[in-house]
Amino acid sequence: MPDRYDAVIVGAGFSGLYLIKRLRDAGFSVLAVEAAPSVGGTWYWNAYPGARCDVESFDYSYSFSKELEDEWDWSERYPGQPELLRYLNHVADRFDLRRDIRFDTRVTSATFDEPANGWTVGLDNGDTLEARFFILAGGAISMPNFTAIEGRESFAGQIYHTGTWPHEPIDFTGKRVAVIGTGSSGVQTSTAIADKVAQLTVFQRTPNYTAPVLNHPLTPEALAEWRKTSGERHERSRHSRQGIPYAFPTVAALSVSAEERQEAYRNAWENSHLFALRLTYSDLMVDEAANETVSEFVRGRIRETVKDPVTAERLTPRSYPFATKRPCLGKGYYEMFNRAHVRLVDLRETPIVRITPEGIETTEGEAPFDAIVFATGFDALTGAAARIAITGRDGLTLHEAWAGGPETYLGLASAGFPNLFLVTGPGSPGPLTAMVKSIEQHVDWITDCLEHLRAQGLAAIEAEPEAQAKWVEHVQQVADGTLYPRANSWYVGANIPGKPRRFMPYLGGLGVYRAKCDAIAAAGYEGFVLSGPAALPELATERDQRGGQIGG
Ligand code: NA7
Repeated sequence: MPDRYDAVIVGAGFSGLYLIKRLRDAGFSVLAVEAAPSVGGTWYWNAYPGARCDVESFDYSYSFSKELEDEWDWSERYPGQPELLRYLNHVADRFDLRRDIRFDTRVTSATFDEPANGWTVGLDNGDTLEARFFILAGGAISMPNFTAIEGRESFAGQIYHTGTWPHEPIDFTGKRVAVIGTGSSGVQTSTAIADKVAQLTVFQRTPNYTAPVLNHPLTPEALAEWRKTSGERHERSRHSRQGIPYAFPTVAALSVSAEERQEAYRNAWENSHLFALRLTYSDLMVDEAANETVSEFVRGRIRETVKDPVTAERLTPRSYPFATKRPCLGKGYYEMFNRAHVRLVDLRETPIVRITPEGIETTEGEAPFDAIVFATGFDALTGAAARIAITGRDGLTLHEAWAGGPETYLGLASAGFPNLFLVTGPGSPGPLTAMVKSIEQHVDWITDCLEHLRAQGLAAIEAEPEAQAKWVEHVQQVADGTLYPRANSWYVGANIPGKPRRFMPYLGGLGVYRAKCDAIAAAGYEGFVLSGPAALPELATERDQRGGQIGG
């Protein structure tokens, strides 16, 4: 007999851990299936040199437990990957979550069993689980895009992808290293290893806008102040656009003088957090001319920092407005290109032809390397779900349902897939916010929903196709009112060859979105079909038979 749970969760990162906690506290039996040997999700896999969150520690930690907050001392303004991983391990231990996680195991399939109103979940070790609810919490930016470049297999040196970094130390001292990609991961890796390597060559396809990261240790006073005010800070963030406690501006960039703008940008640049420049004026993401003023400000910083004018120009983003791709925070990124052993290869001028046993061949010739780092990003938002063979009602596969782009209701559910939930799925604001706030909102909503179904004696919930179609259209309309769709970003899937182009995150803001989700729940889950009663044997009874053991 397969093991049976109320809910099977994919992943034990920020989302999976909080799901286990909430659902278990609510009396549901849960099992999280995690491919890694430990907890952490994104922060387990992205162990590359210099990996650091671009959202401040205070806004990138759970807010559900004051005790947790009081006992955990963040050491820096921006948390590094090792500290985030320690934090998530601490959370797993503190709330005794590991006993409901199956590690080193991947979910390979999930099939909805219509008469039973539940899911049969297949694992890569051949085991099968049964669950009333199947929850995809495998991360929005978690499926590595390991770009297929001819000859990769032939390379005699080491090859890494930032998103699947080995956990043993890698020593780049004295090595000739190539980094392909200049998103956040590429910027962080390059700047972290630049001091050690003999030669660093950065292969850039599209220049980015990188602001300086102003990281610093957190003093005991700062931590004390944070603990005193965190309740209010979290609450402000929960109702904000981006899950951070900073107010959205009301003044338009073009309504003030050029001098005033310049001063505001300079101030944001020098006191930067990731969102600081974007939050300088209200119209930056909706008005091209307004955005051009901030884009040009950043270009000016590149020109004044990079000594060689040709390299400076190659590093200068011109093909898309500022912040329509996620900007980067970097420590001495542009300065790095002034160093004699650091070289920039502009792939727009000299594309890669192939990888050879010795190195990388571009149209200008071959360069030898000891190691190649792929910082080529992720199949974001849909990649983690796509690797699982998901079959819903009437044999409909998720692959078929999303062939033209992901179709969801609220980014939480998809029509044809009853009792399946997505955490920070496409159509939700997650990736455009401080993720943990969005994760908490989704997990709380899902838990409330499961409690509601149980209280009403209902067995299934499914998005209505009409409500879903309206939501998809709404997500698109909101995006189309902004400059965001202009960039070839992972927000639109442009980084993955063949992926349908669709703006995936919801840009209406976390606060607005939260209110919509709450109103929908309060109205009896408007836009969802709720049905029952349960055909599966009573799960609580099952649990009782196991001697009160929750989760197996
Ligand atoms: P990103 O931001 O998607 O960056 C990936 C980079 O890799 C980007 O510069 C890409 O260029 C480049 N890339 C992708 N495919 C190729 C190929 N085939 N050849 C050359 N260069 C390529 O991923 P990150 O891991 O840096 O960051 C992901 C998110 O994590 C980030 O947004 C933060 O939210 C945290 P492109 O711009 O597509 O031309």
